[in-house]
Amino acid sequence: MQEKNKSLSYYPGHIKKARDEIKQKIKLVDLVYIVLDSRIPISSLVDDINELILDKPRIYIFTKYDLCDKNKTDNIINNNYKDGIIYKCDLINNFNKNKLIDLTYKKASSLLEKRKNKGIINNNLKIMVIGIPNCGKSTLINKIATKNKVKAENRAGVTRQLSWIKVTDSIEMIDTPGILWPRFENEKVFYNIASIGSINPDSIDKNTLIVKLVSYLKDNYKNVLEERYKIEIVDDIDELIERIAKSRGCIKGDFIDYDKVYDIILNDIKTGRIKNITLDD
Ligand SMILES: Nc1nc2c(ncn2[C@@H]2O[C@H](COP(=O)(O)OP(=O)(O)O)[C@@H](O)[C@H]2O)c(=O)[nH]1
Ligand SMILES: [Mg+2]
Repeated sequence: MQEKNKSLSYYPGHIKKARDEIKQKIKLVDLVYIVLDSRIPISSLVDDINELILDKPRIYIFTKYDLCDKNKTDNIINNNYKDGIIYKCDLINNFNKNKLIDLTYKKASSLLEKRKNKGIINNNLKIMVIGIPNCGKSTLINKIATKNKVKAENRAGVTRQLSWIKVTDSIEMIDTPGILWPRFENEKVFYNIASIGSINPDSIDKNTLIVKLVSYLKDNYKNVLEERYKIEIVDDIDELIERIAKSRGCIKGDFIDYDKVYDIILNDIKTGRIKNITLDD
């Protein structure tokens, strides 16, 4: 029981620091890119986003669209992001930078108009990029950048400093470290974020995480599991995990190396070797 409670909060000091810095810097920002992972289009929305970014104009950018179940994610987006400008993308193989820049200037048009009326004639935009860890913020900035690049890595906590980066002649961006929130009211949200690798799995109850994840995949994406692990799917979760372990050589003598098989499953999701899945409903 204690283990379970512990597993539902993950709020290291650097995340609190990042949130405080975002609150400080937001006043200087013209527009916010809210970056979401297409595999968890609801769970990856920062819980208190309105408090953080106030009434700044925003664009919702759904990354990793190549890895999601497109029908499901499209439905979820259509039902939940009706009012905002949305942009879905595969940042690695198929990113249309100009389309996003056009959308950005469209969203900023009233702001630029106001500026012009005050006699300030420039199209410069300051954009803050916000999202949970590992959702593609740094990659996004680098894909837009013609000038400076930022560091991107498939590991939580790589971006640590909040400073302005001039990415094109007229656009400056702030790359923020991934943020989470102090308490997760919804268990499903917590485990979804952990499933895609945005919470360090070593700091939570991995067994519970894997049981929930594999159960969900079995019920919703049986064929994906079948194909990836070349196993026959059974209803019993312990048995199913055991089959995955066997097919992946995670057996030590007579015992299953659970740590190893858990890491393999999480890594397969993180790296997109397991794809066409959406974990939100
Ligand atoms: N398949 C796929 N991978 C992506 C996409 N966007 C980012 N990634 C990968 O996700 C990982 C985390 O990206 P990063 O930009 O460092 O995330 P950040 O923590 O939000 O800055 C990297 O390995 C990227 O290559 C995408 O659209 N599709
Ligand atoms: Mg980053």
